[in-house]
Amino acid sequence: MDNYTKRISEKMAQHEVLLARNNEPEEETNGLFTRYKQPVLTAAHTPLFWRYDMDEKTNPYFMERIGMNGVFNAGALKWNGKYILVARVEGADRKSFFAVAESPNGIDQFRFWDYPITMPDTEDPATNIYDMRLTVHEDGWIYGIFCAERHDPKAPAGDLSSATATAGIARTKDLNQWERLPDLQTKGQQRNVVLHPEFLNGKYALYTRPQDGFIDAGSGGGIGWTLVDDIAHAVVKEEKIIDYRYYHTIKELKNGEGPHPIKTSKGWLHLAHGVRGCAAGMRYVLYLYMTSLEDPSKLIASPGGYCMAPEGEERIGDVSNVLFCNGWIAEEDGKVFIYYASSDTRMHVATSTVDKLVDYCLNTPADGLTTSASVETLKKQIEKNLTILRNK
Ligand code: M1P
Repeated sequence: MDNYTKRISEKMAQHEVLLARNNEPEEETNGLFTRYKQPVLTAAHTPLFWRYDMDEKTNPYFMERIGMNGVFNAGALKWNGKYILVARVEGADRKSFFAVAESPNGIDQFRFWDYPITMPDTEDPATNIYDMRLTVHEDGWIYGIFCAERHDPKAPAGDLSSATATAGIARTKDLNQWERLPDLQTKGQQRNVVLHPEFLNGKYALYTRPQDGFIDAGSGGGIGWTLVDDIAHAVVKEEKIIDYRYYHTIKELKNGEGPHPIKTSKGWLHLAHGVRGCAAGMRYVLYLYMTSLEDPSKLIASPGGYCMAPEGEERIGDVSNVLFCNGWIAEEDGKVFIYYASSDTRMHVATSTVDKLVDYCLNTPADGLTTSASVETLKKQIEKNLTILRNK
């Protein structure tokens, strides 16, 4: 074996150690979910043959030619017995693209498929696409809805930062060949748009996130809901807010639907992100809520505060202090795999059960919106517990 081939083999052997690494649950748990110790996908998990030109003639120094910056914000799906993540992979050139990774068990050994997804463009090609929500719809297609970002055509000359966010829509039967449908038509901008898995009165239902600007949700009041006649020409005609933002809460600045909700016997179980501003910038945390089975747009449970916030190394990354989740998998036995990203850099997994998540939603006190209300809520629990403890 020549030296160059030896170098490739050594590098591949090191990479294999990372891909084959076992993941262990963390011991500390809050009773609601269990985090796992290792990230499930990082930039380092991307195939070496994506990054290195392995031809000695054109890459004599064996250096990375196409760098990968991060792997995060993945949609998730159990498919053909495999745990599938459709990850947002961000290259060193700041362009995001989608790539499928699969694992036999949902907690480790995620491996990317050889090629990233070739997502067809619309007539107005986007500059960047990211954050796919996957929905196996009852119409028989697997849908991917994602953010399609373009430079704002109305930006003043010299302003190269203003952008627009639109919901891109595509569908597939095999996660390989994708049919691109026209982007969602709306008055303002949209990100975090998610397709509900069932028809509502014969219509497609979308969770939306109306926003005035590319970053600012502005007058968009929170997570919205709209019914669409034809997903192949999706137009938002009427939109109602189903989960509002409030002053001095974890979702004061903005919020956004995570993956599509899980159907449970007690209602639709939703996972979302909430954003608040602080001196360090924006802080993204995850929260849960529930809506009615009969009317998925009707809020029935809104536990106060976050269920998951950045911890340890999760706090640091390209965009620090961010947890974001757009993928989870509910097994038939009730186990739930929550795939969340930290700080726009890497993917993690935590596990829970439908029963625990629903119990959390139905029995966690709501946010009373003031210090006084929070203290009263806390006092009630203290009083109850002290009575129990004194009688032991
Ligand atoms: O950087 C944090 C997140 O910011 C955006 O989310 P939202 O529109 O809710 O603010 C998205 O760019 C998301 O990809 C990113 O993780």
